[in-house]
Amino acid sequence: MPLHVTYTGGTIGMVDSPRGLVPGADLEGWLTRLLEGTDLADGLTFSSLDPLIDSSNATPESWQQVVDDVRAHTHGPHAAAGLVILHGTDTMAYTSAALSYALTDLGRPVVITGSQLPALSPGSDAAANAIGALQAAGDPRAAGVSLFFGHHLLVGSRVTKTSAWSFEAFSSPAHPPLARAGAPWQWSATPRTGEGWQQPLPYRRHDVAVIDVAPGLTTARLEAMLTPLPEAVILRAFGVGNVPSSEPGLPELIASVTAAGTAVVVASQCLEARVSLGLYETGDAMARAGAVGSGDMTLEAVYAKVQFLLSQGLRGAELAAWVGRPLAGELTRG
Ligand code: ASN
Repeated sequence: MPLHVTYTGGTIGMVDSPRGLVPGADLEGWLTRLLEGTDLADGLTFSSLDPLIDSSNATPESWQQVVDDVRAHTHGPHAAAGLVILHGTDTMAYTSAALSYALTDLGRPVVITGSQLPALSPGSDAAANAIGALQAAGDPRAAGVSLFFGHHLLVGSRVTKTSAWSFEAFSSPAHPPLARAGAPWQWSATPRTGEGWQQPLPYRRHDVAVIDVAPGLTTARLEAMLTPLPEAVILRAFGVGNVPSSEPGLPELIASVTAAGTAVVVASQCLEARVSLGLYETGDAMARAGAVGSGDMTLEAVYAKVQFLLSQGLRGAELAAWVGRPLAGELTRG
């Protein structure tokens, strides 16, 4: 089963520098030594993106670089049956959601992973994560985009980074793991469903504002944060999508934003939530202003989805309507 590895950067391949960790290790050499003599080495190919980055520097254009590299290695006589993306953990969940939307037609596993400690550091989690990701990428049950980290294979459009230090850095709050590594691996039968997207246009960087609501937020501050008007807004609200609706002028401000053609998506600050704007008056005020809720999507999934839909040329109410339609298993319908 020929596999391909795309190396994008991240702690996994970092080395010390006077200014902190930076990419610089010979990761291909490390992987070759790690896999020597195993089945995983058979037919394995490797590419590195240029430049290698700390994933905190990733943009939607970086997501597209990964999409292009994946597509380049799934055509022709040496086409890979599965792919592994080595990536930094900081924005891995954004990239895995972004890949999920852009690769719905790929029909083979794409598994993203990385590590909390550099591969060359004693006690690093890099080897276990890379090997687990390669094992998943060689298994047709993992078809689609997923994330392997700390013994768990998670749906790529459902993940969020919940720890900056633990070897179990990622959670999937609204969807069970696809598999748990072990002897043998335990696979779950929960399907991921989505409408898919044929021949997507490439990701471009769009102006999307992500704004956290906090007690005491004034309408004037919110208006200043929305000036000039972005192409779309993700408002991270309380609980099931509630905002300070009695703040004078706040619902009217949101209504003027949607009327101007900027989609407003209300998400939740809770790790486990299903946004439901009609449940309280404080959320209903947003629905009346033309905003839509993000359902049970993670912030990463909503943000990447909005960037994806903007890249497909959608705007305003049309874009807002697509937010509620599952594309790649990121959202529970209804
Ligand atoms: N800053 C690193 C990155 O996201 C963190 C990591 O990979 N553990 O590239």
